[in-house]
Amino acid sequence: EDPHDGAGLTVQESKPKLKQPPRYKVLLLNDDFTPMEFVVYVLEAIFGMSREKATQIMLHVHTRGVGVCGVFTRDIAETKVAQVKEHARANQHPLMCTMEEA
Ligand code: TYC
Repeated sequence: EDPHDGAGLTVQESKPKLKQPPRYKVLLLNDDFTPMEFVVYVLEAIFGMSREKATQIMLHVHTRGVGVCGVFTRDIAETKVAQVKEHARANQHPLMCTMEEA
């Protein structure tokens, strides 16, 4: 297309750029002290997992050191991380949770 108007001025054409919002992985980290049952409960309560799925993720984190709890938009991921940390703190467990761009 002709990017100039009749007077020789450049016309800025607007491209419809409708980018999807960036997604973030919420990561759970292993430690030596948090009880397995507490981790399973957190995964059920905060991430809506079944007991079977929560147990599977907990064991993955326990053996591999880190695991993905889910992928969310930034606000949702930030809220989940804060909820896990607050729950751990309230129960005096060192359970750690973080997020990274997917
Ligand atoms: N490693 C812990 C234990 O043996 C269990 C555990 C699993 C802790 C997952 C944290 O994110 C975690 N009691």
